[in-house]
Amino acid sequence: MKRVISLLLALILTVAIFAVPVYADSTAEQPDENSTRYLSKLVDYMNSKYPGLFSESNRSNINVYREVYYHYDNTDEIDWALIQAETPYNFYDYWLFDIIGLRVISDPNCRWPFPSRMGIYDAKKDTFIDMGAVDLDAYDDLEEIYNEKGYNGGYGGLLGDIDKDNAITVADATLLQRCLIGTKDFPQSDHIMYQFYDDTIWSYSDFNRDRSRDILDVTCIQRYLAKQPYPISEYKTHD
Ligand SMILES: [Ca+2]
Ligand SMILES: [Ca+2]
Repeated sequence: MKRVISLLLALILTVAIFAVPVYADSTAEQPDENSTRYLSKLVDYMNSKYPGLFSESNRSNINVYREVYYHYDNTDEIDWALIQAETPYNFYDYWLFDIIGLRVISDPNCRWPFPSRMGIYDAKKDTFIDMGAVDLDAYDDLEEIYNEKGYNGGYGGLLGDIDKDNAITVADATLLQRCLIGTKDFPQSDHIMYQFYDDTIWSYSDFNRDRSRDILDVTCIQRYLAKQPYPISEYKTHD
């Protein structure tokens, strides 16, 4: 009997040990849809740049605010949060073209506070950074999360997402193959709306960014799906 009890105790202990999360960034820890944990901080940040222009109570000057994701460090503290925020204010005079993670940002109307429409709150540095200026390697999981959750109502399409379901799957590789052999037409939506120079990429199916859509892109999508490395060519942005 004693042996049974000690076995049970050992089992309970083992389950307890494995139940303690190392990183608490599970789906159960997602922010509520209307969470505004960092809104006051963002208002302070924006007012430090343009005093008096933004206020938390007057939401008409912050017309989009959404806390998309909280990332927890191994002490269970939030170390960064992915935030979507837009105001009506356009303080930039260029058409933004950039590729962040796997998302193509092409926008003639960059607005405050984030030209790429999303940014992070870095809790350790207590500051906000536009996604286009973030060093993705410096933030554990950020690129993966942004690829997954960075879509914004028709904005920020994914490279390799040929069927436009906001995910890169084997169906995209198959569809691209069919388009390349001519049994399907390339969808109109494959075209990236704007290019500054001839050497910018021009289609979402150009997964390896070499300005050509061909069988290499199919291979690269398959390698990406298998979590294998694949070569990416250089591309130019507006600058
Ligand atoms: Ca897809
Ligand atoms: Ca290509």
